[in-house]
Amino acid sequence: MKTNHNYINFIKMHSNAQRWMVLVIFTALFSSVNRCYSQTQLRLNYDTPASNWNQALPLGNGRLGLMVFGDPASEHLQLNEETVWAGEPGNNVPKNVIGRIEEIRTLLFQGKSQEAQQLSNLTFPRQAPIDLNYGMPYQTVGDVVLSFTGHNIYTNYKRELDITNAISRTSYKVKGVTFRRTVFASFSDDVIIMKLTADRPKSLSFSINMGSKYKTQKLSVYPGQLELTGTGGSVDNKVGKVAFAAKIAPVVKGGRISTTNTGLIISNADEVTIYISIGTNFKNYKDLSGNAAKKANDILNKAKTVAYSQAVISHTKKYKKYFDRVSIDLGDSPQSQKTTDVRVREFATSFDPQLLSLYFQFGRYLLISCSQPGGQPANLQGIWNDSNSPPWDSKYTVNINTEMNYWPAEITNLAEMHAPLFTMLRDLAETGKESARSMYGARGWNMHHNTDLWRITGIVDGGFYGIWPMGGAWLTQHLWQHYQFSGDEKFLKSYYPVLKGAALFYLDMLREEPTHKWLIMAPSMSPENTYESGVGIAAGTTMDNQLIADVFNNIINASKILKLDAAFADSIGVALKRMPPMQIGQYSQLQEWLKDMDKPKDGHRHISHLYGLYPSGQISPFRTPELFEASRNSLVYRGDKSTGWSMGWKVNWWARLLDGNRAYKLISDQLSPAPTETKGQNGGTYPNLLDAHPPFQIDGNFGCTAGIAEMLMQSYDGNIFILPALPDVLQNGSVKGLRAKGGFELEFQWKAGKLKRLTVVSKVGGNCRLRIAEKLKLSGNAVLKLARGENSNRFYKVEMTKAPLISEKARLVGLTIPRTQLLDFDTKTGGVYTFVVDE
Ligand code: FUC
Repeated sequence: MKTNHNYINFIKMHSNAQRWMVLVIFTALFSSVNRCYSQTQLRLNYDTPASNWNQALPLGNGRLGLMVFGDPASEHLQLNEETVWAGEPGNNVPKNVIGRIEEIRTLLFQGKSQEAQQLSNLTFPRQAPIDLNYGMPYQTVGDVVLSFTGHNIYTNYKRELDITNAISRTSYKVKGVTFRRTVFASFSDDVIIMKLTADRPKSLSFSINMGSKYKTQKLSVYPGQLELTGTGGSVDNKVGKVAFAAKIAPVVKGGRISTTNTGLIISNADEVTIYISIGTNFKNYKDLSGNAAKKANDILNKAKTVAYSQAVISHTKKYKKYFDRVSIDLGDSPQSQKTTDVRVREFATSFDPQLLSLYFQFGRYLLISCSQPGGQPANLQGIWNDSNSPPWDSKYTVNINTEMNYWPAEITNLAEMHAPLFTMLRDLAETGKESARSMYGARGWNMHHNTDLWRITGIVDGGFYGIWPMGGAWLTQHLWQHYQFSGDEKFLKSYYPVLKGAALFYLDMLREEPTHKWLIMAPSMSPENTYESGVGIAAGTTMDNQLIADVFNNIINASKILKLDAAFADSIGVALKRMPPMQIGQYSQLQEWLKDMDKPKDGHRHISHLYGLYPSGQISPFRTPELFEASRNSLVYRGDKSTGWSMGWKVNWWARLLDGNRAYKLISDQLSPAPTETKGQNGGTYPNLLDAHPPFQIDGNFGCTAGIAEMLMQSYDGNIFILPALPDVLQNGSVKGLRAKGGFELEFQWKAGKLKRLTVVSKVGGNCRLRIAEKLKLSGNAVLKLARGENSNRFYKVEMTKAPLISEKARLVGLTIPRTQLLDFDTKTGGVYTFVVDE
């Protein structure tokens, strides 16, 4: 492709601004020839085997996970099961600290921040004290290796992950014989199934071995079956008590299976189907009375009765029920003919809109594959982890990471995948009563910045990182969001006690600060950031105020909707009024702390005070223009490049700031090759499309997936904003199945950057308020009226944001906001409303 080369050379030589211009022209050229390229299937593909974990391909059914390496001579399947964690039931709440926490608060109120931090570090040491723990690591199960003599010389190699069907395939040729491997983690039969074929009879001869990294592990060889058993590790004050059993059972057509002391040998088979079944003794976070081997056996025996062809059909059917709800077309280019690793390498210097669609759908694929109803929520690595002491234990870090995992859940139409998080919240609302009571003398429940399989709620990582009693405040937003998207009042009712418990805790915790007499939270911190060297502990951070405002508004609204606890809701309302407004500081920035202490050169990865902009909806271009501008300034000060998750968050922020080009720039930063270093803050994307913090951390995938949706549609601000932040390079496209609050499902198409067609499916009825570009004229099968006043649809109720306090030194210029119109139409449950834009 001559044009393409010219284009690449051109952008290599030119500045960013010129690059953008060319990208726009190039897009326009390509959009007209888009359809010349077949709409590439949603596949990750490669022409070499994975030589390391970051090149291997993830498969999962929520509970079971595996990475497939696809080496012809030595196939490697690395196995996970979501409940294989170190340790045993039990919380990690430190004792006798109420007095200390009060002292720390007093120091903070006296302005003695260094002393407050010192006392906090002394009270909560960096390493877990002997009688406590800072959470347990998520651990690997083990590895299966299939060895094929003579398969190290091969041709015609192909390896792919087909995310429309959640199946991975490898094929290659040895001495004229084509070998194929197909693997999936079955959603219907709850086992991993691998089928091996060859196009010449009796060609399949290989050995099967299995191993694990555990101190306590045992491999048993039975006729036609291997069994690996082990026990999760012992860490800190906890003894490893999760027992697991992994069984591998091949079924051969032709040929035979024999055993050795260490494995199985398959000889001269025509076809082999391998079943892998894993069971643990985990029943729930306080009960390990299950029988791991029996569970693995029962599942295996049942799965083996299903014909392979049927197993494939029922697996894909169950998966596609979720995956197929959303389709997206952002355009195509010759880049999509290349292998995925090359496309990631070239993304920043080429025009590859299909990689965006693929990356978006890959995020949805990952969420379906690692978070299924009835199971555990996605941890820092989803379910994919080859270590017994993974980075940050692969726990649930809830000062951003776990929440980010679930940002795509509602908007990309995967609400069922949100369920494991809700179930975990129910558990935390129990275990968190202990930390609320014994650390703070408060009612309700709370947690700090981490939890794990055992639902710990105490301090983790000591008195710097750990002093953040806000985990429950943030996580419970997901309950409210789910209610707003689904309109499911039964759900709201059933989780009302969890919301109320969170509100009770903050109601008891708020204290009057000495200067303005505002009610604030202390001690806490603006996650992981400092305002003086080594000092992060703080009173009344902006994020805390925003979080508590959301917690309080949720409970006030929930109590009204459910007609419960009116007096309690009133008392919450009184406290809410006494909380601080947001503040705009001397650098025209949104203040991170109660005092104007932000440093414009601060490039910290967490920008927690922008929680109010996204995921919360307290800051809006239309309702709070000054806060909107200040948020933009804060974001500009922090810069773009950072950890994977931080860039994922920035995509969402730029989308909310209505700047599609900058959001796209952040996506390109995220879609740049991950560094080889396994630590640091230089994020990117691995060849297997998994996000690099680095190292691999799944939140960045989910954050960016949500961000792509957020560029196309937003429903947080009292209406459904169609194409709020479309990048110039994505001039033409369409999307189907995105979900807005109030149970609306949307399908729309745009051309030359303008909306062309729109279909709204209403699942729960009610007024639908659209925000679209000013000059567009829609006509369709519903009567559109210019919107006036508040949206009557109750799921679009917008809470008042207090007027900000603005520093005299701030210089706000007043940002230009795109001109739009607001249109209302009435919908009935089940109604389908289609509009076209008049030319
Ligand atoms: C938070 C972040 C880190 C990392 C860890 C798991 O502590 O600040 O960057 O993502 O979580």
